[in-house]
Amino acid sequence: MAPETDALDPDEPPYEVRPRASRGDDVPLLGNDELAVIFFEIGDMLELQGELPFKIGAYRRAADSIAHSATDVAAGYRSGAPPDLAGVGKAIDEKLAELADTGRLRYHERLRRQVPPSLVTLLSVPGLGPRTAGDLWRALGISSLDELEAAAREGRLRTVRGISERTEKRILEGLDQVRARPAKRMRLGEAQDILARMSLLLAGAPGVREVLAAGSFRRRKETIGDLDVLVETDQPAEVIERLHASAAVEKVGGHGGRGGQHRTTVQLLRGPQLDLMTMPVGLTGTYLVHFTGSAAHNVRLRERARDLGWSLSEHGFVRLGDDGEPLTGDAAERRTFATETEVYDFLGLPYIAPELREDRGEIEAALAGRLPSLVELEDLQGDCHTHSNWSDGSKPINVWADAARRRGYAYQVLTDHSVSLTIANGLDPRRVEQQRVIIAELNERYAREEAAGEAPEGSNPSGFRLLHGCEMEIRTDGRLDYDDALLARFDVVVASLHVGRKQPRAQLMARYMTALRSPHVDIIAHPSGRKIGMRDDLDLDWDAFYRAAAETGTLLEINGSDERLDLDDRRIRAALDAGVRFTVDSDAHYMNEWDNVVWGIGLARRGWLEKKDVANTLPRDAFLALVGEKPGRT
Ligand code: DGT
Ligand code: CA
Ligand code: CA
Ligand code: ZN
Repeated sequence: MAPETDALDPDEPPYEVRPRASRGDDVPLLGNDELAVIFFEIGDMLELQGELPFKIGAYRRAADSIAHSATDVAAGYRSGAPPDLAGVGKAIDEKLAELADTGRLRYHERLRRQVPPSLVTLLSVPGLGPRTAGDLWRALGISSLDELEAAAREGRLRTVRGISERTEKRILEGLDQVRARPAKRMRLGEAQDILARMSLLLAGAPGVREVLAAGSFRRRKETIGDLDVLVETDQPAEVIERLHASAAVEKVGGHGGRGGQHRTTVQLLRGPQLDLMTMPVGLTGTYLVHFTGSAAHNVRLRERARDLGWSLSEHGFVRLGDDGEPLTGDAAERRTFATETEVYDFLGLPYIAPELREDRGEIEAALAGRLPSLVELEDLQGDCHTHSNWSDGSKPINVWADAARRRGYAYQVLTDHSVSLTIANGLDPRRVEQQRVIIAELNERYAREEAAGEAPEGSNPSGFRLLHGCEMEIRTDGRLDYDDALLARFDVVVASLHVGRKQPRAQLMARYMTALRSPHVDIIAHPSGRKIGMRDDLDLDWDAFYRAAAETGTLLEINGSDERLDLDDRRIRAALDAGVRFTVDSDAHYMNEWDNVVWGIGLARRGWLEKKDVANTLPRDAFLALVGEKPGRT
């Protein structure tokens, strides 16, 4: 717990009277992600100002709680029933109330005036922390990347106390990395939050029939550049006006600066660029195919159209003349469609799912009638990777299990961390045994309730059981974290590797091989170990890894956390070709992370997986039989 947050801001007047001028229903409610960004930013700005660590930490912890809250925080405050959030004391509670009431926070705005907003960009430089950045700003007035670079090149940074020549060199290297970095892309969850809010806004414009997300988000690409939104309406001007008037929009006209009667690009406040296209009523299929892309897939569709004597654009098919040019005027023959299925059908193709539209063989497969019948979210019968507060998860075991049951799962595998991962409060053998007792008691209750016909609404028809698993650490020396006798007592063993990630390939492979060959290890979690944009993949001999997984019958996880998405889509396909089977898991630590499986299923589909390729689509008995008897064990 924080040393009380009440006294965080002694220099700040107590909010006896909150500003109420603009309070009420006309003030847009901020989403949890937006609230979290504000509190993270406060933490950064306080750190740049050289504030005390406990105060900075309090804001960051609050931001983290808000970001992971399963309920809508601002709505709770506005309705007078604020959620109970870990790390939120009186000072932050009052700030949340102000944000819920007014959509603004005067404290945040004041900080922004004190700390130049551009200063925060310095924090993007690897090797330059907030403390140093703050020192540089106070001593040399540096508040932008350009100023930082100039001063570093002139050797002026080292004139600041505590900054050595070596630090200066490291900062210059960091600057090179920042400059070489491609523009920041969003995580799927961030894109979804923003899309949900913007869709709600746009759906309120007069004349709107439907609002649809297209582009890379619809294809479930692992990161999202900009948002693409289609609106079916007979009043396009109203839609565009409503967007432009929104408080969420920072600037009209994005990098491309496109505009017009039917499309617009806007820069969202503290957010990405959004491309909006309106479409006339009844033309959804035509537009959706075009704006879902990918660009490479669209090129292939246009070629196919041309072969059939048509030109294809966002406006539909137009018949080509003898000269190979689209016919114009009275002779023009145009074909548009209400559904995507009709568009593909016109091209002589079966419907191709958005996740496949990358020109990675889907057109050829479609022509040959060999498109996979893709796995779907509804196929999942259980989740094989979840954490309770016994290790680093947020809630007690029974809270997780009850929630899994209400989701309609037939099973949940509880996989708290193992003993050597002390940073995550890994379980020693004694605590493993205690967990087993609790799980058995829970399952007895479930069985009793099911027998009495008292299972909650929405429960799986086959009933629900909590399975005892663990996320067992593969130690740096290659040994497994629990001995065989203990491992044999789990229902499911998930193995993973969080430490010693920089070891040479041979050593990493040896560690994984030990796990793959263990008769007790059923699943390898997040095999590549990457965190998108933050942490690279492990250096593995991937083909050998897939082969060994297939031979030993070890399942490979598709981790649905949008920070991981691991295995990635190309690796899934390669592993599939090698004969591997998979699981799709949430790796949930917080209640709102159950839905990570949505991204996991999107990824599995991008890897061309069918239901039969994903082991946790099996009913409970079949799943238990599969993990109970490792087919290729050696
Ligand atoms: P992103 O935004 O980088 O994550 O990826 P996408 O696929 O969403 O790309 P984006 O936003 O540029 O375009 C969305 C889709 O719209 C794209 O997949 C194909 C289609 N599209 C629309 N206009 C154009 C265009 O002028 N050029 C290209 N290449 N594609 C376009
Ligand atoms: Ca896009
Ligand atoms: Ca776009
Ligand atoms: Zn985990």
